[in-house]
Amino acid sequence: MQNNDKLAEILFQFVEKNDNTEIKPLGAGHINDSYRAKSGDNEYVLQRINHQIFKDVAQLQNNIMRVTDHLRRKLEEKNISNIDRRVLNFLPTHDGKLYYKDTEGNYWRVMDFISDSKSYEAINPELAYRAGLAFGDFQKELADLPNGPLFETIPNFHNMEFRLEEFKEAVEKDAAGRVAKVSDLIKEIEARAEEMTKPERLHREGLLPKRTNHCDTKVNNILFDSNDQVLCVVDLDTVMPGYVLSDFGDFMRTGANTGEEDDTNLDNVSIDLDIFEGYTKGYLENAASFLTDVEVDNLAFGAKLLTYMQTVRFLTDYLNGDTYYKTKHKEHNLERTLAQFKLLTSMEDNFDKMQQIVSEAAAKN
Ligand code: GN1
Ligand code: MG
Repeated sequence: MQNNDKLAEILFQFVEKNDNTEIKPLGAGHINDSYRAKSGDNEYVLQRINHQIFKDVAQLQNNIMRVTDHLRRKLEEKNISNIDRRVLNFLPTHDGKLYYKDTEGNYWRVMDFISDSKSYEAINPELAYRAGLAFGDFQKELADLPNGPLFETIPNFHNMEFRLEEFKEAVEKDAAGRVAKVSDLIKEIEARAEEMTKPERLHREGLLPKRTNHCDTKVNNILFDSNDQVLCVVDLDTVMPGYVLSDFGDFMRTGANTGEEDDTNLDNVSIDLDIFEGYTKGYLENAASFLTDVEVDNLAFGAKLLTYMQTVRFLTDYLNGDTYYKTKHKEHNLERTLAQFKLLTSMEDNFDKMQQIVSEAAAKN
């Protein structure tokens, strides 16, 4: 975290200098640093982009501009009012760049803050239905994005084969001396590796397409207004080609968990089938028209996969000595791993019901 004068100086690369400027930390992201900045009559989000993770910031920002420009055009075509609340608006620097690199080598960007909006860490089935509509719409609107596929801001981001390679390396290196402590968990992960790499095989066989996906459809990446209507989808860093089952699955991993992502009381953690059903209905209402049968058949699997993937990613980071995710204390990544693994077993126990919910919703669209 940086001191306020420095932050204000960075903000003024994008907006006019104003003596009445106040900047405070914002949000709960694990990767970037976000701040809410009030400057005169305006409010902004100032973000430090984690360039250890997003290695090509110019391409990243270029993706985001392509996506937001396209979504804005779609909203204009539909004559939607208050478009500035329905899609993120990024500000260029005074010399017209989409990001600013400070003297310490950090990368920054600024977007308008959407006032009177909120995000949820936990929701109910009706809000899940609205979130499903929103993410379905997001994929639908981006299906005709011109000028070819987006840049992969993190290569192999949701590629389970790749994530398992990273995991195996971490086990072999045992950089933090933690392998012995988690040997049972390692076996659980290995036992599911074959099942969980199915999408990559389907893709190679030409049976599972890549589409423009959000790739971080956490429940808290949807903004709602004060009447709980969806305003827009946020956190566009990872919008890139991927399997739709990823986006479906990552929402369920976060939104349909009765506990927290890092819950230390594992009794709190399980799959909430009512939320699962709400989201599925909303999502398929907007997405069924463009999905193939293979994609629909693998949505429920996507929930298991993304929960498994997150288990593997948290455990890999734990084994590497906590080098990727921000952590609040020494065992945080292990607590996250255990909570995600508990959610995975709950999904496994309820998988038939999840499949049934998807087929029933698909039959109606
Ligand atoms: C990270 O920090 P946030 O919420 O944007 C991560 C996601 C993980 C998530 C786990 C770039 O997202 O992939 O699913 O943490 N983003 C990146 O909560 O790795
Ligand atoms: Mg993110």
